[in-house]
Amino acid sequence: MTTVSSAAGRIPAALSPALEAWGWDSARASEFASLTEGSLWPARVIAQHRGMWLVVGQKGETAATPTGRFRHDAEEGEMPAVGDWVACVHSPHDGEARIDALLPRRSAVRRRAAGRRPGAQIVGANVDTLFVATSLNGDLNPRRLERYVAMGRESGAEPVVLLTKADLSVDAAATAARLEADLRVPVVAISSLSGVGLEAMARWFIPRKTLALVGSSGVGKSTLLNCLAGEELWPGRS
Ligand SMILES: Nc1nc2c(ncn2[C@@H]2O[C@H](COP(=O)(O)OP(=O)(O)OP(=O)(O)O)[C@@H](O)[C@H]2O)c(=O)[nH]1
Ligand SMILES: [Mg+2]
Repeated sequence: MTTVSSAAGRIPAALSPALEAWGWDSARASEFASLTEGSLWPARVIAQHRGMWLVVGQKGETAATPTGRFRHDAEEGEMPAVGDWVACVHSPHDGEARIDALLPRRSAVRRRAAGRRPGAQIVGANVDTLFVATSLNGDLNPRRLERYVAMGRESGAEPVVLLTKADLSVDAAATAARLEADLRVPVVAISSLSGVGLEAMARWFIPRKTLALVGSSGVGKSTLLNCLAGEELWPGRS
């Protein structure tokens, strides 16, 4: 059985409930086992800021930076992104966490910015379901929606369209049905205000699956996440 080092001793990585809650599974455990370095420990990247990565491992969250070797070897698109599973090591110099290796990505959501090469920026790795939110309040743009859905398909994640602010539309259900036929992906009309459609989203809320939410500014992403969480986790607009 695979074991990894930690301050708590040699813990079987395949059996770590802390990691499993973040999506760790037996396939990940064997990928990790193929890395020979004994002092490595597995973690998942949960945030990335300028030059700093936040990872969660068996012992909780910690800041981490890629090792010099990792940076040197990394090709474009291979720097750790949010959602990546990584192998970390504690630096012998300062004890800080260093990211030493990247486990294979099962999916990669890439930002498609005009004039930039594809693959330039990975906004989410190992995403199972990509919710694409667009608002029903009059400025529904089918082309933009198609681009988002294409981004989801190319990523390897399952795209699901959320038509937000259904409370502002008289024909939300009909629009959802039409778009579902056109785009051939699930489409759910929802409202964070009235609560309509939120229960229908539950079929994608599966333990250990990774969900991501994308959409233009103002479509109601923060409001939806706060509503689902039942508390103010994301700053909304005043
Ligand atoms: N009527 C209605 N308004 C909503 C709903 N959800 C959000 N809004 C409003 O839409 C506005 C934008 O919502 P946000 O949640 O901040 O949008 P966002 O997608 O997080 O925007 P960015 O953070 O800029 O990307 C706010 O004024 C919300 O109150 C809804 O279900 N119905
Ligand atoms: Mg927001």
